[in-house]
Amino acid sequence: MTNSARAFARPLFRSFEERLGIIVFAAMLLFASTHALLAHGFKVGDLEIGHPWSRATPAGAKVAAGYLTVKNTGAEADRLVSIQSDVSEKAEIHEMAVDAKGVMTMRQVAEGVEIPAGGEVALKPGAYHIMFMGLKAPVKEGEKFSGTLTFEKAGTVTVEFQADKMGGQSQDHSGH
Ligand SMILES: [Cu+2]
Repeated sequence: MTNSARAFARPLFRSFEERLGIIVFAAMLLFASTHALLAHGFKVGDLEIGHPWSRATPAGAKVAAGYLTVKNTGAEADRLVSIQSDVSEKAEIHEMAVDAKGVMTMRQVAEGVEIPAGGEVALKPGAYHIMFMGLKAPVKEGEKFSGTLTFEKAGTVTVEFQADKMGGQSQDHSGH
């Protein structure tokens, strides 16, 4: 390589690195915006419903779980009383708890879940959750399905549950 060629090659290499840097930065921005999309939310009255999500189910499964957060920005407590979705025959509110013998149990919460004034309640794995029972079809990863939540005071709101992979913990738990 001649001196003049080398002198030409060096700045070219630097600009290639710069370009690579821009590509990496662009990829990060893309990831950040995808992440923002995943952290989806819904509103009804004083309630903010954050990131409803579910998990893909194995073929033939009859149940799927649903998770979300509910933030109450109002001055009065409200209550999540029921859920309805086209993906299943019915949906119940459940609670996972450890009984006196240290065994994990699941019970239906017939009275619903109270959302305290100014508070936030998370329906999440190992705690309160929605149980879609009598699934009409398996839930597939990446799919969305709608569900209608009914609150005692705020009324009803239809939200979209995003299906994570089987056994997934979801992309975002923070809720908004
Ligand atoms: Cu359950």
